[in-house]
Formats: sequence, C-alpha cells, structure tokens
Amino acid sequence: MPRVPIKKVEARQILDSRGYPTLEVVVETAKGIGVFGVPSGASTGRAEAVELRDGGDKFFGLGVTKAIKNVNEIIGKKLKGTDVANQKKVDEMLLELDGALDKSNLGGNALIGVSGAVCKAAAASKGIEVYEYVASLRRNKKYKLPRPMFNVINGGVHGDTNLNIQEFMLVPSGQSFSENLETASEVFQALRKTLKLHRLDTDLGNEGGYSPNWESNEQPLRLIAEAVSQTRHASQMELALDAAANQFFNSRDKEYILNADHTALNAERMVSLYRHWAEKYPIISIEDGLNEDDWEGWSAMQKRLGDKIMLVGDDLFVTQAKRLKKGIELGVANAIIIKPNQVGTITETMNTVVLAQKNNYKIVCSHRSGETNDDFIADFAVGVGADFIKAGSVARGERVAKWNRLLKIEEELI
Ligand code: 2PG
Ligand code: MG
Repeated sequence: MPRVPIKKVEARQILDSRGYPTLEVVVETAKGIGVFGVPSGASTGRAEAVELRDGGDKFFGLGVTKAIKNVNEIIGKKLKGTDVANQKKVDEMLLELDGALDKSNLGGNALIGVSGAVCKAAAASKGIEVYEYVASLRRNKKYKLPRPMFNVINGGVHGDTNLNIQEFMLVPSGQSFSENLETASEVFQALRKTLKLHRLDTDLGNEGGYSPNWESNEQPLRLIAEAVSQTRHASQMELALDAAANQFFNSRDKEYILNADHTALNAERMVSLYRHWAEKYPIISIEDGLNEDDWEGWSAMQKRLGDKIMLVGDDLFVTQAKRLKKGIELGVANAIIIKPNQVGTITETMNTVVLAQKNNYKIVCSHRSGETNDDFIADFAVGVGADFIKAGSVARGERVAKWNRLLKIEEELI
C-alpha cells in the first residue's frame, strides 16, 4: 500500500454531554480525514491516563486549551508526514513526545484525541469503514456484533440521588442487535410507566437512564423486573450491574457505605449481597463490584461468583495491560471494560484487548459518562470482536449515536 502522509493535525474545544469542555481532533490526509471527539469519565479509576485541564476561572478550571495547544503546536508538527496507516508508529511517537507513564505532560485527552483521529483518517484514506480498519489492526477476519448492555437506571456519580450502585443495565438475549435494541426501547418505555406508578421521578441521569431516589439499592432491580414482565420480553431479559464501588468505599474503615440501604458492608458481605441479588434476578454481569485496590477481595469474589457471573474490571484494570496482567496472575476477574481514553492510545488499547482475549477474558467495550456524538467505540467493538458493548440508555443523542451506528453496521454485515 502506498504511504498516505498526515498533512495536518488540529484540535478545537467543544462541549461534552455534561456541558464540560473536551477536545475534537481532526487529522487530515490527501485521501481522507478523521475526526475524533474525546470522551471523559466521572467515576474514574486512580490509574487512568491523566486528563489535562487548564485550571483557573474559565469553565471552573475544566477548559482543555492547554491540551489543544499541545496537539496543535507539539504533536501536529511532529506527526506531519508520518504514514497515517502506521498506527503503531504514530502511537509510539505520541508516547515518546509525552514521556510520562500517566500521560500527564501532553495530556491523555490530547493523546487519545490524536490517536483516535489518526485511526479514523487511516480508514477514510483506504476508503473502508472504521470497524473494517480496526479489524485489520486486530487481524480479526470474523465480524460479529457485540451484545449490547443498556443502562436504564443511573445512580452513583451519574445521578443526583441516594442510589449507590451506578448502573443497572438491560442485556436482552435476542438473535440480532436490532432485535435487542427494540426490546430495550420497549422495556425502557414500560419502565417509565412502572416508575410513575410507584411515584418515582422519570428524569434522566448522565447516561440517559432514569434517576429517581429509591427505597433501597435493590428496588431498581425489583422495578425493572416488574417493567419487563409487562412487555413481550420477560423470557429473554438478562441484567448487568456496574457498582462502581470505588465511589462508595470508605478506605479508612474498609467498608462500602450503602446510603440507600442505611448500612455499611465489608467486602465479604458486599459479595454476599451480590450473590443474593444474582439468585433473585437474572444478573449475568457485575462490574467493579469492589474497590480498585482490593485485589484480595476481588480474588475472593472471583472464587465465589466467577463460575456463574461475569466479573468485569473497569477502574480495576483501567484498560492497561500491566494491571490486567496482574489481575490474570491473581485470578481476580473474568472480563474487562475497554475504554481507549483510560490508557491514551489505540495501540495500547489494542494490546490490552489482545492480552484479555488470549486469556479468555470477555471484552466489554464502553463509552464514558461524558460523551460526544462520536461513534468510534461502536466500530472499535465490532472491529476487535468484543463480546459486549455498553453505551448508556436508549435515550439522549450522544448515547443513541452509538446504537444507531451499530444498526448501520449490522445492516452492512447481513
Ligand atoms: C463506567 C463509566 C461508563 P465513567 O464507570 O463504566 O459507564 O462511567 O465514564 O463516569 O467512568
Ligand atoms: Mg464502570
């Protein structure tokens, strides 16, 4: 293949779905361009790549003009002339330019913006779809659509309520993606009626799920079950949770503070609670059930629940091969969340995917709570052959952008 040199790399400040600034990066070649909107988390892991923010008064310190300057004045100049289809080389250059393990010099947000835009520009320059190009990077020849997880109840730091568990997700088990999307949409509408019946608010949280105050952390499971039973889909609905347990962990007392239940539990009792829920409800997956540094607790959880339930490390692994390797050695989980911005480049993300897949870990590709309308994660999930994808609820444009992209990919693949 002839080389297609990068002509220009340019970033600008845009807003994300929470109203905070983020970067949009554009990479130009003579044969096509790539545009990447950088997402941002609220319940972040301690070991994630550092997001560079400006500080000061503007946007309450959350501006990203320094990261933009780094793209426009440092990264762009260096990458000019590099082959856009040499993702590995581009990412090596980015790592070298930054020089810090946590990407704090140029900013993890600057790096993933450029790395993602290069990946999309390479696909455009070859005249192929982004998922096809990602598949070529992964040497994946068999396309399959990931099974979707729809986050219909938002708690934790994604809502402003007493709910501690962050995400309650529908995981329909239909034959096709489009069928699953239809199921999720019907259950989402039924759930609104159920909530109203129980006099609960139906306002939406950060990821487009309902976000009322609750009697307990179990009540959402009960009401989801009630809503599902009013639809045609009772027999094929499974559920997933993202506890995001860092957010309600008290590190001094080593306890999980469950405000909605007026109680505090140690790791062992927390796992017992998950087991109890999994016996009552069709829960197939629990993400970040325990704190990101409690490797011992995770390993005990894996022993108790790992043969029945998917135990997914998000803040635990932060998409980083080094932490995943440690997890594999210690036997702490059986699945991993993949979020490119947690690590900072596409190549590193891919390396983590490969390590996980080689060790039979299930892959769950994921959006962030702060999103743009960028639908890259949908293509990435299909390209690497991910088992699952979570992209929020079936409401709100930045969430639906990912689902609608998967509809289009499904249509192309049939
Ligand atoms: C998570 C994500 C996405 P955030 O915890 O899995 O749902 O949330 O982007 O806030 O880290
Ligand atoms: Mg998570």
